[in-house]
Amino acid sequence: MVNTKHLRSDFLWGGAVAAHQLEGGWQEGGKGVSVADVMTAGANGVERKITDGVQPGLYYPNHEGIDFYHRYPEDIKLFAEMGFKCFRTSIAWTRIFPKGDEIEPNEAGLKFYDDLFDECLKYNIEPVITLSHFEMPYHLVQEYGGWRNRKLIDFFMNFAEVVFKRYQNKVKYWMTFNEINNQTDYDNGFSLMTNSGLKPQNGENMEKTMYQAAHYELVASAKAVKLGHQINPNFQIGSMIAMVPLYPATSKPADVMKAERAMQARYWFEDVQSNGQYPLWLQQYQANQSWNLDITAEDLQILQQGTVDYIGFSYYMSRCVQAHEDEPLSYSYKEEKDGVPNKYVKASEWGWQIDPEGLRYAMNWMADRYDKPQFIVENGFGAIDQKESDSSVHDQYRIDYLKAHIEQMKLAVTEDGVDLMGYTPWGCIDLVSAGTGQMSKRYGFIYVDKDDEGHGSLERSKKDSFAWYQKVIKSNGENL
Ligand code: BGP
Repeated sequence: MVNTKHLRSDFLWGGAVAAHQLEGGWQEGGKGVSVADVMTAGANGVERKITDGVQPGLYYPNHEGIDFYHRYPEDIKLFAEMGFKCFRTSIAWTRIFPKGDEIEPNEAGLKFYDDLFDECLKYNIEPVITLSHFEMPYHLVQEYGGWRNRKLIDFFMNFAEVVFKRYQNKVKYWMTFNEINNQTDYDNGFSLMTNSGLKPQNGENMEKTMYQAAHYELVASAKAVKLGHQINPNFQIGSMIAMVPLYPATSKPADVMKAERAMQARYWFEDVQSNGQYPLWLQQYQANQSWNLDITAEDLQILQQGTVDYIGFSYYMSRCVQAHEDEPLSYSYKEEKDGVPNKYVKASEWGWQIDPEGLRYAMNWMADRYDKPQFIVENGFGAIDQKESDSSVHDQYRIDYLKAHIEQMKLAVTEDGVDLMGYTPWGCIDLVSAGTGQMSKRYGFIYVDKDDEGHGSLERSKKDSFAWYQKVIKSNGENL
């Protein structure tokens, strides 16, 4: 039964972050080195680099983050002041299993999240927890080759079981892998490392490796869903995908087919997580390659048994694709990569096309395809903010972006009947950007005094968007 007049009365308004982008304390409480700890900051057009272990003399922004590890009581208090009903973060796998392959968990790490969740619950803020958000133990990359190795399923399950049991009375909402579908871009070393701990090896067919690694992750995800429900039947365990709708540049049939293929190549992950099976085109494609992937009958059964309770997704932008003459259609992410600008929408300084209607379109597309509730667990506007001498930040551009997206999200609910659980804008407090490793690409309602070289007092201050979002939450989205 749909109630299409308003957002749910228990709508989960909040904000989202990920452990490695804000906690810092990278060697405290017995924490091990994660893949995020070996990533430098990019600067002046130079991309951030993944180094071979932590190397002296280089700057690794995630090592300190914004020192949330020590300052979280102050930050959670500010979230409570904004009226957050929930707070999405992740558990750093390396705090619980520093290397990833231990049998016994690290008690100091478990205690940290006990305290963090208690602090949230003190204000009636529900923790929404991602198990793996771009931060797997680096040891698993070096020793086992990351997710190309089936053993990772057991290591992940050990981690999932420990945290599900430990926090079963504190956390109800979970997600397995953050933006699991980003690795479909198997030419991109950053996505491969953050999603699956994959370093391309000489002569390796990375497309094949991606499909293998993704399969193991999907099996691990399904197993975790199943186990979580056994531990606490009230758990709500979701998938998490990067939702970037792909439009044909024109109505030319070849462009339309290309956009369809690009959507298939990006969203088959959700087909598996929501529908419990590989889509036909992908079964056919993999068979045609004669790759002999390690996909067992038992795996396929697990995928069916561990479908998710809801679809968590990020939404920042849409993209446009255009077919090239005489170039056959491929079955890969390459269809999306050679995208063309959409002349009907503007883009951010980082070229991310701003398309609020695309959010409504995407929500409808998913509602038609998957019979699941949805949860917008990331959305936001990365921008360079100007802090004034009185510590104020006038970020009207951020308010405009969020307002336009909330309007479209509401239409998807009130006009189109999409079942939406909540909305947690990304980087509710400024943090280290995942893509650039810089602080200057900011998303927060709360400004953090720190620059791209790591200098600053780490002092927190409210931006204009803070009071605006407080008002939005208070009115359950009626007063924008
Ligand atoms: C998503 C990630 C986040 C986050 C966000 C913004 O892909 O899930 O971790 O960082 O994008 O990206 P960026 O930090 O590169 O601006």
